Amino acid sequence: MRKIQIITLFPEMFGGVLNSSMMWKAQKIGAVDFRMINLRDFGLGLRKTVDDIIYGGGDGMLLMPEPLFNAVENAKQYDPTAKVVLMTPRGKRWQQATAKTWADSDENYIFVCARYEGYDERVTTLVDYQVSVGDYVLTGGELAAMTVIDSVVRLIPGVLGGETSSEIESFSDGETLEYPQYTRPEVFRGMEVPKVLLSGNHGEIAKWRQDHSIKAE
Ligand code: 6GU
Repeated sequence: MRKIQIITLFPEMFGGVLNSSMMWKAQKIGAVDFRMINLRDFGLGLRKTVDDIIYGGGDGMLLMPEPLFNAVENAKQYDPTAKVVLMTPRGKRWQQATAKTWADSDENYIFVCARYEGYDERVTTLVDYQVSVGDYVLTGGELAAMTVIDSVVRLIPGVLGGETSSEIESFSDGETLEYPQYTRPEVFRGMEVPKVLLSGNHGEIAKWRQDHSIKAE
């Protein structure tokens, strides 16, 4: 069973995503186990403070190192060899090929969701990977972490049903994305399903799909 821990100030954001659809199925079949860690629990003092002003000036607040260090150390006690993943717009751009590599590995992960104003740089000494999901800024790392987790967990062997591994492979090269697909009815509001797809000729169908595959970029 793969273990995924998530350090966040907003654990409630994850409920809908982790308890629906494929992520729910992945837990049900014992492929993955999620553990939420509320960073607030590691806040300092009576007010459970997690952030403070920025040395040198600047708008907003930064996550202080101590609550984050203590939260990561708590996660490591539960899972000593887990890799620490810092979600940050400054990280390496997430890719399907990396999702496949992580899914096929035996690594467990501790995701650290930072707020967009940022974190004390000393936090990076704890971190194995820094990941971004794209060139835009989100309010926090939570949506990005959910994106990365979904893309990895669905590829863990046994989670995705129905598809053959070779089919999964063909969508993992980062280039061939998809061909147009149709279901019933054959004619909908005057729009017909391409005849070749009804032909039963597997060679012709494969060629049509190849010809109509969308390439990224
Ligand atoms: Cl990982 N975090 C935030 N806050 N914004 C992002 C991101 C991560 N990736 C793209 N934008």
